[in-house]
Amino acid sequence: MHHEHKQPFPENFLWGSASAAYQIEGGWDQDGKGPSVWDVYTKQPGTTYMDTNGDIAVDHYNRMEEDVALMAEMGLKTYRFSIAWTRIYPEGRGEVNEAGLAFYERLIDLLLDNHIEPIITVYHWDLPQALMDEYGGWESRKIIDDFNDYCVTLFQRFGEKVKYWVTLNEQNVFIGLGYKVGLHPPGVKDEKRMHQANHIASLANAKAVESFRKYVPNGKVGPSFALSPVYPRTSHPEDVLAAENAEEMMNHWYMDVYVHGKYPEVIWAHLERKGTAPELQEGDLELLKQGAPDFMGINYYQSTTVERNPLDGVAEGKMNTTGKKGTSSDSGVPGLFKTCRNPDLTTTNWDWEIDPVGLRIGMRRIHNRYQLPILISENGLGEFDKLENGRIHDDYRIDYIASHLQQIQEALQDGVDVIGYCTWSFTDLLSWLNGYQKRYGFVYIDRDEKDVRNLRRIKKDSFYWYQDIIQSSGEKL
Ligand code: BGP
Repeated sequence: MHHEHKQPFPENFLWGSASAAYQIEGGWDQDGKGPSVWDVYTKQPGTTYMDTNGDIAVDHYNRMEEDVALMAEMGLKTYRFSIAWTRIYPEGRGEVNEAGLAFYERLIDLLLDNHIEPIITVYHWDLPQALMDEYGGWESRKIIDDFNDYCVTLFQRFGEKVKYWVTLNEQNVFIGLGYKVGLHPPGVKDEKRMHQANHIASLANAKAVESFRKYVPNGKVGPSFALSPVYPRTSHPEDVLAAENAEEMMNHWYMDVYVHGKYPEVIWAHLERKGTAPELQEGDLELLKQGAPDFMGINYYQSTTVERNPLDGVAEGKMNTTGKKGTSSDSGVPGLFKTCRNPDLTTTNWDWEIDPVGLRIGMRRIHNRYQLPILISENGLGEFDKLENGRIHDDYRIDYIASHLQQIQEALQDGVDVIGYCTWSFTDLLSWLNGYQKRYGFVYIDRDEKDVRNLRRIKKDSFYWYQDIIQSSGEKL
């Protein structure tokens, strides 16, 4: 189904770009900021690509005016950024650090002056280390109140100026990589603990949404979920069943809780049999139901293809964090599914499958199951870029973003309510595990893993292209 007359993008469509505090700011201990778990974790040798960390990152904390000027020049309609909890509460709670609030207030005011709608992410993974030390972060119910207090501080300070808010960025990723795969802090591999931490994060999310209704009654709030729609490798019924299992476990396990305050039954039963289901306390389900969002934020990079997996089958896989094609391997859940290469898709140098149609499929599934507006809160291509005579010809990035925007347009035609699209990312930045060489930005940053150089900002070809797309409201796609 391809439409001859393209549906125009809505007039108030939020054409945007996104970032996260730890990946751009630097200034890791400036103006009273406390250490986050990422400040500590990245200092342990071997945890990240070439032991990179965000101490300096791309120094956005000290170059914020220059970066916003570039956004204004591009004509961005929205900019999604995250607030570092440890700038606001250096110890996670207690005394508020006014200098931290002041920094984000300056950023917000500057964005508004330039007619750029700010979207705040309150949590993009940089948990205060103090709370990890004191009670194990997301593994303790104590975090529910601390997270809520932090959020209320932000709601009170910025609720009048900022309409769109994202609570947790990719709960499925920071919990999965933190407690099952063991590659993000706290580097644990324990499924029982993972499901418990995940449940507590969902409760914290719901409580923050409940407060949001009180403090920002005219605002809109939602999570940013890392969506990867699942396909079966073949039409063999066992593979189709595997795909259903994966879809329930990877996607609805989280989104059903956000929207309906309940866990999908098939996966719940599976976890009960394994003895890894989360422990529910009285009042939990009632609280979860208070967390219903206004929109579903979707971070989309790739689809997932799976096949059947026997009980003694594949579990742990390998991630490619070097950019050497073909160095990742499949993973799975024995008895439920295992991932496999999709022969119809090409991959990036980090083995991520490029699948614009998958975005349309995912959006339609969400639309059908949850009937919520969708904000694409991240989408983009991480690749090596080459600086040649002061220019970066990133036509591959333009192709990637254009093809995904075309699928959004198709989804609009299908009847999906899409309110905006944020690319990942505006400037190049630190990739959590992949260093600085995996670049995503419209704006090149002159630095690499070993040498911070001058951090000069250089507009890539994609900068001018996206500027044109925004100006034409997508007509030029
Ligand atoms: C998402 C995160 C972002 C960003 C992006 C790209 O999961 O929300 O913070 O890092 O993925 O991922 P990577 O840096 O691993 O290429």
